[in-house]
Amino acid sequence: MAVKKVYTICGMCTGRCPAMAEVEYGRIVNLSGNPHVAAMGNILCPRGLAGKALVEDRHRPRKPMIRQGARGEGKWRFVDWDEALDVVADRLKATIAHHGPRTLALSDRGGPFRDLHRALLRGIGTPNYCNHDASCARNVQHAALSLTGLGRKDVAYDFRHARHVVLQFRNIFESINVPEVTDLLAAMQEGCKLTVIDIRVNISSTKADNFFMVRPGSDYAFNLAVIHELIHQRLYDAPYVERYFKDFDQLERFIQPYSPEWAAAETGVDPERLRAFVRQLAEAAPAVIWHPGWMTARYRTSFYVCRSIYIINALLGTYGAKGGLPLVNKPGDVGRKGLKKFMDLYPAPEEKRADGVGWRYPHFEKGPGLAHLLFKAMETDDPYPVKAYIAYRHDPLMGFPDPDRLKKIFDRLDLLVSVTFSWSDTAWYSDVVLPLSPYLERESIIATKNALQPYFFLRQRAVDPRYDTLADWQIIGGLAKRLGLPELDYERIEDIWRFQLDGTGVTPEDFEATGMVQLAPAAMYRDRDALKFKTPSGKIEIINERLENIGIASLPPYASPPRPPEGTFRLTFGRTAFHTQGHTVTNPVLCELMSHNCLWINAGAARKLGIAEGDMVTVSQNGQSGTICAKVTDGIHPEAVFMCHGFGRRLRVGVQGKVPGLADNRFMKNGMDIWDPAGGAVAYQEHFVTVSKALFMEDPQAG
Ligand SMILES: Nc1nc2c(c(=O)[nH]1)N[C@H]1C(S)=C(S)[C@@H](COP(=O)(O)OP(=O)(O)OC[C@H]3O[C@@H](n4cnc5c(=O)[nH]c(N)nc54)[C@H](O)[C@@H]3O)O[C@H]1N2
Ligand SMILES: Nc1nc2c(c(=O)[nH]1)N[C@H]1C(S)=C(S)[C@@H](COP(=O)(O)OP(=O)(O)OC[C@H]3O[C@@H](n4cnc5c(=O)[nH]c(N)nc54)[C@H](O)[C@@H]3O)O[C@H]1N2
Ligand code: SF4
Ligand SMILES: [Mo]
Repeated sequence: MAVKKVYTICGMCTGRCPAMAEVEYGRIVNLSGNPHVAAMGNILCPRGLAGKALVEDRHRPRKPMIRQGARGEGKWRFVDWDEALDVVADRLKATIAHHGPRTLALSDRGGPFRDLHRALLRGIGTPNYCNHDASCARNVQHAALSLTGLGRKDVAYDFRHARHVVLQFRNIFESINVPEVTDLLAAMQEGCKLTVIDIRVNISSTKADNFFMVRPGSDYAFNLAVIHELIHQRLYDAPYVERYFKDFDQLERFIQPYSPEWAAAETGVDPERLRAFVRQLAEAAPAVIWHPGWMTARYRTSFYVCRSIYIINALLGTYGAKGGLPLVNKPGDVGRKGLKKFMDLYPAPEEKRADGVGWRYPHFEKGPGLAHLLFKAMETDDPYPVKAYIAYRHDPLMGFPDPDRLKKIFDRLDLLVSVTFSWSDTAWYSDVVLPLSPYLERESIIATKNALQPYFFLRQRAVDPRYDTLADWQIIGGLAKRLGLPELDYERIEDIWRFQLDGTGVTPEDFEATGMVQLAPAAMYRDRDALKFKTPSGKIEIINERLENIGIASLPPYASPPRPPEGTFRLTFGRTAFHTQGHTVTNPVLCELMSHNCLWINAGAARKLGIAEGDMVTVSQNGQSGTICAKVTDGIHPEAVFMCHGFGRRLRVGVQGKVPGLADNRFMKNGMDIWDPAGGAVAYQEHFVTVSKALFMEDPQAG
């Protein structure tokens, strides 16, 4: 039997890399990058390659389940799909009858495949859709919009043609997106310089031309000094600034006090090294990418760090530049019609959002809302009761701070449903678990990639589900039918595709050859001399009137971050190349590569505490404590300790329940109350922990 090539989209993380599965006798024999996408170079990252182990995992949710005992107790009744969907629909109807449609909220993990479930929410009539972004990149998005009116994804980060790339809290070689990594490596082979600004020696920094270790939380000072130097030495792109900046003079005035010498006291960075770095940037401009960051939900002021990054990019003239931040093309920009949307079948709900976005907080973008504020609405019934919640590809009990408090909030719900392909803390705490087929066992709706060369893409089913699981479109359709929205219920995915492609001139068959349909013949760069920004003036606006009008400064003075109180460390975290958040930590292949997290601690600080490499140490904060193995190193700032996120799960469920290591979010007491008022995201790194040599193994996380 010939090996069948199936084009899919990797689902092992949010990168959604174009991938290919080779299938023989109904089994996956190989996984690789989609060979038709140059930047994939046939490559997948370690997690992408472990997709087969996910399919084969006997311990994932295999059949719909309804809770029997108390929430989190782990007593389940296995049911068939009809019963599971009936129960969810009936309980939803009852809750809605009592509180109105707005009482239903759904949160997801963002991404390109959202049209159907967002349409379901609209059809029901609730405004309460949130994605995960309050715990990830919201500050970047809001910072981007505040300066240029362009969102963070309205520009491409053109790594392939860059001559200098700056990564500031962005660890591209471990926190991976394959096309970005291969493009950057290719550019570096052709001489592109790499600068890394971090609080620790991560893998990206080991490949860098310049590495600056900064004091945790002092990045704004570093960036202000860079702006100072660019302006003071006239190293910025003067004709570009003249053409595109509305109010450069305000920046020039504001930046006066922030010299590299001033910044040194805050960041610990030698002023002459900073000056040399700024000269390198100016030499490479405009083919420079100072990446605005991704997981930037870190400090109360992270919004301003992201904003200063975009200001630096603008001063270097990178907006619109090849090798910088050229504007992406949407289908309309290349003379094509976009996909028809299921969401457009219904009017947008007029009801106010429960999280206050758009009315209590008029400066935040409405679309994805802010999930932590949704949870607070659930806690207080303010502005109204939210009593039914669907966690759809989302695990807030792992991804939001202070899970004990969040569990108490969830206890106030009438209905908590999880749609997921793996066990998670949230699924375990749910009333109903609707098990999704892993990505290799399901197809997706069609999505659009806005890019220099935009395209439509979809995921095809590589193998049939081996357990009693369904694809998203089947689960949503099943619920929609029961809730009186039969127009979202389809028997065949091809009919969904046909609906979406209506009027585009593309057919489902067009995806067969490569898994995608290009909408332009080649990458198209817009004219950098004729850019139009989406601000009221059409220019880059240093002073954002909308923010100023509600008392939020566009250029706030620098405020020094607090140093950790004596005997404590700032808790910092990030990713590893071997795992995705909290959902691959039980994948047998990936566990072999990394089975637990450890605590990075500065060698000098460790010595004072009598801690040696490999010792078990106790981490504590606010009545929570747990033990973890110490990694003692000079490669982390003495004020910080660091752990990889996603470990330390403690559930009473088979082999998937117990994951070694510690969960960072437990040491963030009341963390949902600590957030960035200008950018909206949770500020996860405003927490201090004590660390001591462990006297015995503590495991209060059990249960
Ligand atoms: N392998 C892997 N890849 C992933 C993911 C995954 O789970 N696993 N997840 C994807 C997702 S959702 C995201 S959001 C991205 C995240 O991508 P990134 O945001 O790049 O990833 P992180 O590892 O969270 O953090 C990057 C760096 O920030 C540093 N850092 C912490 N505090 C500070 C500080 O105060 N100042 C400075 N300058 N640096 C600091 C950390 O040491 C870390 O090296 O990765 C994506 N790719
Ligand atoms: N303390 C702390 N908190 C953090 C972070 C941190 O480093 N430290 N990182 C933050 C970041 S960057 C992010 S992005 C968030 C991530 O937080 P989440 O979005 O909650 O994390 P994931 O583990 O990616 O996905 C959640 C669940 O969705 C399921 N799932 C995965 N793919 C799919 C799919 O295609 N469909 C469906 N239906 N389900 C799927 C998985 O089984 C998993 O249980 O957490 C944030 N929170
Ligand atoms: S970065 Fe890795 S895990 Fe994420 S989508 Fe790409 S191949 Fe898959
Ligand atoms: Mo993220």
